[in-house]
Amino acid sequence: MKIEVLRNVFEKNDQAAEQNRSRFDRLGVSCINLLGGAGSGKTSLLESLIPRLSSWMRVGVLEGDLATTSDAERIGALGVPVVQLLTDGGCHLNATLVQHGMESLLQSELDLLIIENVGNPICPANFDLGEHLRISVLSVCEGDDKPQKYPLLFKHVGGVLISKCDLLPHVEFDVDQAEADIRTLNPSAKLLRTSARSGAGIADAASWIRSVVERQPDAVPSS
Ligand SMILES: Nc1nc2c(ncn2[C@@H]2O[C@H](COP(=O)(O)OP(=O)(O)OP(=O)(O)O)[C@@H](O)[C@H]2O)c(=O)[nH]1
Ligand SMILES: [Mg+2]
Repeated sequence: MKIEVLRNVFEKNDQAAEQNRSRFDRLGVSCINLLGGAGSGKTSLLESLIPRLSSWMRVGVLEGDLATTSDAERIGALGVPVVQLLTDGGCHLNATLVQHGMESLLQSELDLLIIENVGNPICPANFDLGEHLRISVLSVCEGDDKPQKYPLLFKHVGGVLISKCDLLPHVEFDVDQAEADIRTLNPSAKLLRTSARSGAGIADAASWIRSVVERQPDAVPSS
């Protein structure tokens, strides 16, 4: 009985995700789903990346959290359109919530919609939101064993941003080992070492995201 309910949840989510993806394709909007543990540095990376990305393309953001609008306020301060999605305790975003949240953002004729998922290394990886690209964030504070312990966070993503690298002198985190473990799970993932604090790797990450967005096909003309 329980298994059946779970399957229905995934099926319903997958249908909504496909609708979202078709809508993005019709409008020529690329969509990124940004995943990572609580406090891994997702919003800080967006604060560093968005000013660069915004000079190339029109960016909007959906912020996913259990509570508060603080992340949306941080992104809004950058001058890009943002909507806060609150899950009221839910541990991940789902495609239906994204469908409602993106409605007003898509009025802004975006090129790129970035969804910051709820901070959680487990559940968000199970839910397709209709994105074209998934990016995971792993901070050096979390431990270099995390790729092995949370494989889903790394397996089906286009790239992994290793964050807070300015803290490497102060923590025990073997970046080479973490990267090798990610490579084992996902040989084609783009791996970038970054720090929102020092700015290291931010230009490379922004250029990579730009190149992925530019490879997306243009809007599909409506017949
Ligand atoms: N030293 C250092 N601290 C950072 C860096 N990036 C983020 N932080 C700090 O890490 C904490 C969490 O950063 P956020 O960007 O809010 O993390 P988040 O992943 O968006 O958090 P949630 O949305 O709550 O999951 C804050 O105290 C940041 O100042 C970094 O590159 N270096
Ligand atoms: Mg955040």
